[in-house]
Amino acid sequence: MARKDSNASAERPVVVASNRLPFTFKHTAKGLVREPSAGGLVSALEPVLRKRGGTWVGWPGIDVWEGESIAARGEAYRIRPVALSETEVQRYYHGFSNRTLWPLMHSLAPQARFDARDFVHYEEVNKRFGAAAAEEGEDAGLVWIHDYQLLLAPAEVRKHLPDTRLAFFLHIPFPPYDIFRLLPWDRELLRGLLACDLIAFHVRSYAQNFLDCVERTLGARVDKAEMLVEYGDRSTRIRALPLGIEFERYEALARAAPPPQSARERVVLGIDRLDYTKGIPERMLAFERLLELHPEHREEVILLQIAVPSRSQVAEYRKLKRELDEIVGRINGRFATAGWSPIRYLYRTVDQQRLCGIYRDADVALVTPLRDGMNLVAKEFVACQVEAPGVLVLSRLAGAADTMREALMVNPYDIDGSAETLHRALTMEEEERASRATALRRRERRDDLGAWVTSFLEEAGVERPTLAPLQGADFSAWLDNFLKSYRLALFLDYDGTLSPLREHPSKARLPPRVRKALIACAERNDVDVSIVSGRSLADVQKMVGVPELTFAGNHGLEIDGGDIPHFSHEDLVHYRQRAEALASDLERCEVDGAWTEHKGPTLTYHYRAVPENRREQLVEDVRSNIVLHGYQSRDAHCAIEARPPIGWDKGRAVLHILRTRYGPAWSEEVRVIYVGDDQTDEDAFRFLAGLSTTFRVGSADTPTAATRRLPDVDAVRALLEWLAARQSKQS
Ligand code: GDG
Repeated sequence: MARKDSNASAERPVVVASNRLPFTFKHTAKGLVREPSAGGLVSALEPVLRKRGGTWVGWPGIDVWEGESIAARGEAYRIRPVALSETEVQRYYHGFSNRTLWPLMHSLAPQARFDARDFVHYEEVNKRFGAAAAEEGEDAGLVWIHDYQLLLAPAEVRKHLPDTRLAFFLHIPFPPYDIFRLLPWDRELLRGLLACDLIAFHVRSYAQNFLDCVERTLGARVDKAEMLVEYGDRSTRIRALPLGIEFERYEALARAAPPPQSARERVVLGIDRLDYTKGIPERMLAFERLLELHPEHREEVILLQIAVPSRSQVAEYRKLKRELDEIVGRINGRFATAGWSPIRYLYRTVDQQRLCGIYRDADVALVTPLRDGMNLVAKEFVACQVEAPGVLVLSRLAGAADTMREALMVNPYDIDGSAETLHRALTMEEEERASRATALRRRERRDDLGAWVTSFLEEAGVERPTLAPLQGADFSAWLDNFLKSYRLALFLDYDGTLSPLREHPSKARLPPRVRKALIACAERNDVDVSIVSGRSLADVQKMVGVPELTFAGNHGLEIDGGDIPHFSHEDLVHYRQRAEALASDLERCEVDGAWTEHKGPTLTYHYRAVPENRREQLVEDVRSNIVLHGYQSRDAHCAIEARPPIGWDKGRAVLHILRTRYGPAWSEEVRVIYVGDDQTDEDAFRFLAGLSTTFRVGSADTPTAATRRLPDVDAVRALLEWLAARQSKQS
């Protein structure tokens, strides 16, 4: 049984962030006044927010200015509006959220539009949401972010609140890898989400798709059985938590609704936002087919379709509206008689009380989405079956189909099949209808919205997940196929890769077990080990203390050891004097514990000891000094590297070693693995992309061109031990 974490205490405030605030707003003389909106999620989360305190962060849907107060009417929790400009509404909301993500996440790729300018605004707005949630969440036990409009917000919250419990719920499907990877920004979005401790989806297949995507796109380590992801130094729990409805409220509303006006026709009901994912045209075509195949239903049955206007700013939705008008006209024209029209089509909302009466009195609910995260209409229909039970016909492509097994399932693309199933629903005996409805109702009453909130909070409160330490099986899965019986050229950075980072480089000694593993690798006759470091050549040779290896010091400007000739970049001679001049200028910046490491042609300015609030100015001065002296400055871990601008880096050094040692056709001779932990290693990762397997060690927050990530030095040691011990056909 997983343990609870006191940090995520059930008593501490909660911050909820969703695209829209759960209110509608009006400007008045007293400031903004809000009216609660009727959504189910609000009623479920409000009691939690009232009890624990906290904030709801979201876009009010109208123009507000930052800081404008919202009349609070004595609420126990705060409202934090995030203002959006007109351009942001267009690009973040109508654009990236609704024209790119919405269709793609529903596996309707041809409808998706990709526009880099939309993504820029999506990123920007997500940062704003994340920063607002973080500001509100300083004392929070949980920051809970909702839905596809805010996939990047978790990373921003994490930047400000490294230790706060952070969870996400996706209300729509998560598509398979082959669909998700169509997105030019797939890596960014996955990384944004992986800042969470918990990511929950409606059903297991979405969770599995997500695991598949992070494994294949980011090279994250995934435990499919436990549903955990390890990405860099962070782990995330992935769960399927199917959303429920306020069952008893719907049931009560159905009981209280006025009796039906006339029982003349039997009703097949469709209720949706007017959205192309909902399969409304397909439903109408299935109904038309029913009338063709089973003419006995003519003049006896109608299809009542309520379509709530939605996203009419987006062209695809306007097109769908026109298409539906056309289909309704055609079918009604074809079958209508003096006293009967087959389709009654309402393009508007109806109030909830009335809606529940309509649910109750319908004979069949025909719920036919082409893809749907969950679909609450199916559940609400079931809750409202308080009298003669109606039949639920449900698309197998809705998340709801995972649990609502007693519904009659259809494939919405199969018009004939849907028509036959509809016929079966309309002719089903009462006994069978009652059995199915009873089972469905029992489950939905038990797994209602309150139960969902409770399980979400429980999962979010479980102690931070940890995966078992990396072991042979993981490395085998990643590398066996890659290495086969090839010779291995193994490149390793030193600081932060082989040795944990310390406050002073002289203290970053090589742990004995790492040295042992290095020696064991080097002793194999099918492995060549090279150490590639920013330290001076002599320094890194001394720190590693295994002389038979090849060493590249000063970011590869000097190379020595192994069976290749000593190398020193030919342009270095021009820089010795300049390095001295730069060094004496940097001395002036050696305040508050900062110091400069002299490494011959390169220098490193270390500011780890400098208090955080003094760093910014110092770092700026150092960078401009470096540039003034004609050097290049590069950021490293609490340090700035000054390097001669001679177009040489760790990537080129690795290539030099490979070509010198194995010849120009090296890629046919050897397999290359490179392991590094910092920005300067990215040059090697980029150089070697597609030609090697590369590992970035450490934080999940930095983007990387590496194939995979390893959490820490211990994982590097485990990799070395595995490489040393592995069975090779050649050895
Ligand atoms: C997303 C996911 C997931 C509809 N017409 C009227 C009306 N409604 C209400 C229904 C229901 C809601 O709208 C629709 O919910 P769905 O779940 O069917 O669909 P989406 O809006 O697409 O929601 C979906 C959901 O998020 C939750 O996670 O299930 O898969 O796409 O509650 O009752 N309500 C009123 N009048 C109407 O005319 N009052």
